[in-house]
Amino acid sequence: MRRLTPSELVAELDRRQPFSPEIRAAAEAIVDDVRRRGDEALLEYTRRWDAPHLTRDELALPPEAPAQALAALPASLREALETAAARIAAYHRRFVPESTAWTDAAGNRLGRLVQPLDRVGIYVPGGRAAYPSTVLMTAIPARLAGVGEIVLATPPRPDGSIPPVVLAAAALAGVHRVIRAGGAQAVAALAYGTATVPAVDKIVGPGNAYVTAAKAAVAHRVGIDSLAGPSEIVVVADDSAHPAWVAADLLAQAEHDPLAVVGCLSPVPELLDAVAAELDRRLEAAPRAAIAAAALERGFLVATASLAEAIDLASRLAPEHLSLQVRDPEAWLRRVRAAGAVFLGPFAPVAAGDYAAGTNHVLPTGGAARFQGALSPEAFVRCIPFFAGSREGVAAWAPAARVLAEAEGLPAHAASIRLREGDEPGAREAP
Ligand code: HSO
Ligand code: ZN
Repeated sequence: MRRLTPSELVAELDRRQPFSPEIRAAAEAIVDDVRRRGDEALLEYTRRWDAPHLTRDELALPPEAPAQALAALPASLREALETAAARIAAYHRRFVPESTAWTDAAGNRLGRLVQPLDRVGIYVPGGRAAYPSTVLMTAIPARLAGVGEIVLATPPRPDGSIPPVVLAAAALAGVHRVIRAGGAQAVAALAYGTATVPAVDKIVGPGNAYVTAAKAAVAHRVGIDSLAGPSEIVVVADDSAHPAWVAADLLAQAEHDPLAVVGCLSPVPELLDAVAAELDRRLEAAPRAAIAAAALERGFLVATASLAEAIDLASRLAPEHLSLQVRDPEAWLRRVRAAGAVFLGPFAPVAAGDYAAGTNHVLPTGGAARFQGALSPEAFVRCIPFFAGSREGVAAWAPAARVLAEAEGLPAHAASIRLREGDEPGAREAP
């Protein structure tokens, strides 16, 4: 861990990019190829990087496979998935947007129609890790929002299989089909459609830099969630924090990725020293020590003048995860201006939110929490405003609208309004 000043830290994190120009160019070339050649290109890339013997018929998983995987899952794992799924559903159910309509004082009807997206793609990373939790975090909010079809894409293992626990989570969460493809090629297939993969309205879920660059490349055609970069945690701690617990939470995020962003801000220098010592001690025993060590080497410990300054600095960084290991954390919560998700107090490790607290773990990274929130059912609906003006209600809006239309030099606008005001001959003859 490095000791940085607040301004050094801000300067460093502000320079981050989710992907390099080289990765952008490579991802765009793949997207273009899949857009033009469809399944043929999708299969070529999948064979080259994931499963060398996969056939075209195997790109789509047999529809019964997720339910079979769920039935065959060890009971303890199944129960864990069910507990997590139930808690995630209970949390997200509160945020399903509903249509609303009302009548204004003049008698006009106004409102907003909420319609779920017809089809969404969820991207679940593969490679070294299998993330059934990400299946739950993406598919459950989509299902609660009422999405018509949920298509999951994930890279197959070299033998062509998908980890059974990922399939089991898909069955529990209500996924409708599973595509054995990952990377930029899977994103392209979901965005443009191929013979095997249906085109979707939106693609969500985290991936590596190629996946993220591909999402950026198709964002003019489909909705995307945020452009996810490496995972991040900032812990703000005071003298009530347990150094070993803070270190454990930093290490948990560090094991995700050598590029993970991990750090602790505190007005208590002794606490920072104790956290550094705990990290050294724990890293030796860490099972994914090589990954974590790389992240921790670039990690930061920052001494601040006060707790308020630490929280303001954390807000300035807008980290994916903000952990407040301080006295009376809920009182400090109100001061937080930006973060992907906030974890309060010693009994709220970020890993709780990764799996089973109920909150979502698909969160904005790279400072995107300044303008974007966690994945939630709101991400899976269209909100369509409507206006049903009444004859009596015209006076409430028309004079203002007409004057503005004239000021903007748009006489046809003004004329269409004047007709409803009854200033034109024949205005009130219409039904
Ligand atoms: N901390 C990760 C999510 C995750 N952790 C999945 C474990 N599995 C990014 O929020
Ligand atoms: Zn995690």
